[in-house]
Amino acid sequence: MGIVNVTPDSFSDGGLFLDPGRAVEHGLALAAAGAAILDVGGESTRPGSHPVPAEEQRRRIVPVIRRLAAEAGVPVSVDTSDASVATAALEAGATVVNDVTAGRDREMLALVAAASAGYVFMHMQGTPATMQVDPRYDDVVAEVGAFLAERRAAANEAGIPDDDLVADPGLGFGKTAAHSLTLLARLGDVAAAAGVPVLVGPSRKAFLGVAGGLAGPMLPVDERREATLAAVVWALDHGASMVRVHDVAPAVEAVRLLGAVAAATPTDPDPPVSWRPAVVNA
Ligand code: PMM
Repeated sequence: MGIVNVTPDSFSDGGLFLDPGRAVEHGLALAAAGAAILDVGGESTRPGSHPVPAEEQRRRIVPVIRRLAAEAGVPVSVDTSDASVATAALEAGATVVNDVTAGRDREMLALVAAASAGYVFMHMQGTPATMQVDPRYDDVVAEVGAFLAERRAAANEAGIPDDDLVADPGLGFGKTAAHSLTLLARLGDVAAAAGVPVLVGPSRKAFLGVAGGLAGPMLPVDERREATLAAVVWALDHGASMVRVHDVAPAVEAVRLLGAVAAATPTDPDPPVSWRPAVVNA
């Protein structure tokens, strides 16, 4: 999943693609680099950010989605937790809703069901404004897993079948670096609890900056490319079916290499779903 942030303030690429023409150009480049799906968002959810009014989100993303849906040759998802923005995006040609709140907008599940759209639902503790202020869990894997299982059931109840669902543990959303690393370390347990394919979004996030150890120095955001790729490879080999990234080309290389290794492993009778990318295309 390639990221197209049409925002002035996303943490790593804010302002780069606020102009619709540049956003479209960027999305087309990500598709050409091998993205299986493009995720277009008009609201930053970085720590400390505040909600963007729905009208402004629509103004930013609808023209971009319309063109990418027509020209990119891959499905387009909309990164929003607002039902009215999701509706406008689906009308403009998006076929997937990526909801970082997993349905806090009470109209969201019903509208996704009515549109027969795909639905990515993510775990977040708190809200972006305050989520990184002292997040706490007794057992982060059990709590995130139970939340995803509950939201899957709610989505099913609302009429969204499992085939249209993707669960996301929400790396960095109300989580310390240790929480995010634990979720990656035990991704298989998270996926088993969720019961549907899993997406992870490690790209350029702060928890990657602790590669020197949890007490080590923070890597600046523009120096997290290699750690992002390491997290992508780990995730795909430990239960993820999809990764959400800014830099698509290296992730595609990683997917291809994992596929080649899998193909050269005659003793593996049941290769993980992670070696068959693009679940949303299915
Ligand atoms: N991360 C961000 C935004 N949207 N959606 C999902 N499903 N998972 C994520 O991890 C996620 C997301 C924040 O990253 P960005 O500001 O660079 O897009």
